[in-house]
Amino acid sequence: MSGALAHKIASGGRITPAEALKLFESEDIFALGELAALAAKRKNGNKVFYIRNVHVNPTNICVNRCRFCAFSRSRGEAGAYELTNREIVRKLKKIRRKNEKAFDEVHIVGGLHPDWVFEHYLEMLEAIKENFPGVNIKGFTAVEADHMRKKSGLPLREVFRRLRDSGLDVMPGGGAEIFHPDVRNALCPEKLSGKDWLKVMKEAHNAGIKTNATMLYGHIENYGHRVAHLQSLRRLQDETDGFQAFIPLPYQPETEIGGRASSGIEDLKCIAVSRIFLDNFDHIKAYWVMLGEKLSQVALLFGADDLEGTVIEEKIAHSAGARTKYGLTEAELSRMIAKAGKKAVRRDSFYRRLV
Ligand code: V47
Ligand code: SF4
Repeated sequence: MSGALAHKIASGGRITPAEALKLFESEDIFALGELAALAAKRKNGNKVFYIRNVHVNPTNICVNRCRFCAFSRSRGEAGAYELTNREIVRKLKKIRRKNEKAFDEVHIVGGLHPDWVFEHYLEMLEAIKENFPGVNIKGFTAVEADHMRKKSGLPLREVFRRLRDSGLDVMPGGGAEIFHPDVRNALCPEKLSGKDWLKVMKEAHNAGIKTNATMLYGHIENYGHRVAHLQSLRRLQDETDGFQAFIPLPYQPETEIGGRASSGIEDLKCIAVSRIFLDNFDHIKAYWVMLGEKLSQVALLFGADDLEGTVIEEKIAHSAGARTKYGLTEAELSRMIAKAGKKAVRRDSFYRRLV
């Protein structure tokens, strides 16, 4: 990395896509980490956020069948499941009975069920809010929201209005994968295009719903695809300011397409370059379920300021070979953060501090 580029980053300048490419190509992981840590400090001081949350995957039946997804099934296939809304509430109540402080947020993400009508999703939100008042719901990727649009025949604006009225607070960032059509067509040809993913998120932001964004990396994409992906996100964020966090998702390779897991250095690079390039995103999240606990802790020194979360009962990454636990306790999370020399801040879905 050139001295001029390092100086630009250190003084808070916005880097170009060509410069981001240089950072991905750089072998100097320490310099990159130091600059990303500086950028993180500028945004969030010494704070690292975490949340007590539970992941609910209402069904794995999905019409898309993306090639990197080991979680999904077709209807009638062995291992296919669908939970009723009553079963979801029962599951959550069981978790709460064991630990009344188990979650402040319910994260809902699932397959695109061929038969579920829009009202089913609205009733899911209402049932959760009725039984757990005060809990935030981070629900449904842009891909699922677009599925609801098709199912209901309603314009996206109306889909989001109804989701919000039924209790949706914020949206997760899944389904973004890599926007570039060459990669997308090879990995998930049935999924809505990168352009449409961005369009759905723009509509969510316009409806007043904050969302996250992700990037699934470490499969067949190259650095150029990653930079173009980040550039699309930065551009939309300039327009709407509706994204809360960016989460790089390392590909878990026990899937139909196989391949190898990314290296630790590659994972740290991805966190660091995202932190530097996405200067209009407040938060970069280390997702320990996919990164692993130990590397996630190191990521806190390479630009990440958010550690998702207690994450009770995750299924998507574990179906694709993740060997991490099925949840961490709050004490384990705070210890990871403190041992990285950071100040742990418990948050809600809007990044408001909870005590
Ligand atoms: O949309 C599927 C990805 C996503 C694999 O917004 C895979 O706070 C790696 O988006 N290897 C779901 N990734 C997870 C997700 C997420 C997780 C935590 C927090 C947030 C947030 C969002 O997982 C899917 C897809 O992009 N995925 N298969 C795989 N083999
Ligand atoms: Fe379906 Fe999402 Fe899996 Fe793709 S990643 S097959 S859309 S559940």
